Amino acid sequence: MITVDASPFAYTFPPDKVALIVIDMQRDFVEPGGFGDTLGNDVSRLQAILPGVAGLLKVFRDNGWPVIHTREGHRPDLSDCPPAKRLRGSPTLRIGDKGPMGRILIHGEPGHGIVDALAPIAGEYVLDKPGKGAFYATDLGTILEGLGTTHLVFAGVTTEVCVQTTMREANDRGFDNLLIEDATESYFPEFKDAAMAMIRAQGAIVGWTAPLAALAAAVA
Ligand code: TIU
Repeated sequence: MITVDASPFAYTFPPDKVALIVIDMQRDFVEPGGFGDTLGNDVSRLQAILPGVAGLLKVFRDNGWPVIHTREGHRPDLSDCPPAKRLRGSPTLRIGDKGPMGRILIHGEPGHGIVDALAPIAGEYVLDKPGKGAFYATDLGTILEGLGTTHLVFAGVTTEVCVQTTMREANDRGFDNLLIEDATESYFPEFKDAAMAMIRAQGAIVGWTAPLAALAAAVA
């Protein structure tokens, strides 16, 4: 067992039953002209975690532990995009509209891809998801069952939307969840802080949080 100095108390995981889930580190969220930008967000905030996510990937790759990358997006005909999602709010471009990185949040478009710095490597899973949670309308549960995973480490964007939603889905399915604090980010710093506080509250009601350095020290 490996024990990480985490909050609200130590997080212990069996190294043969852990997997990393990197949520939606796509150009559409991190780079100008994508989905996050069309919603009116300052996407530069999210670029700050690229080194943290890269460092976390290195820990998992060096140990040969499973890595799952997710991508939020939809089919070109939008058949898996609920109209309520597409029509919500007043973005400058809607899902499926043509932007500078191709059609917004559509499979196969440049904006839908994972940023080059965090590109998946051979043997890693890449999971397309139509919703905010990575278990909804995907085979993530089947993949994790096949791997024998009981403990999940989380990174990615945004903390309070797709990361927190997926952690809550995982929590209800019986996984023990650790969120790496400097490998996740929000367009709103106060929402990142609040999401992490909610996750840790009430005796790790949803999971634990820890800095990357704490995980790296525990694994070394
Ligand atoms: N808008 C926002 O904060 N997030 C999303 O729409 N998707 C993810 O969090 N990936």
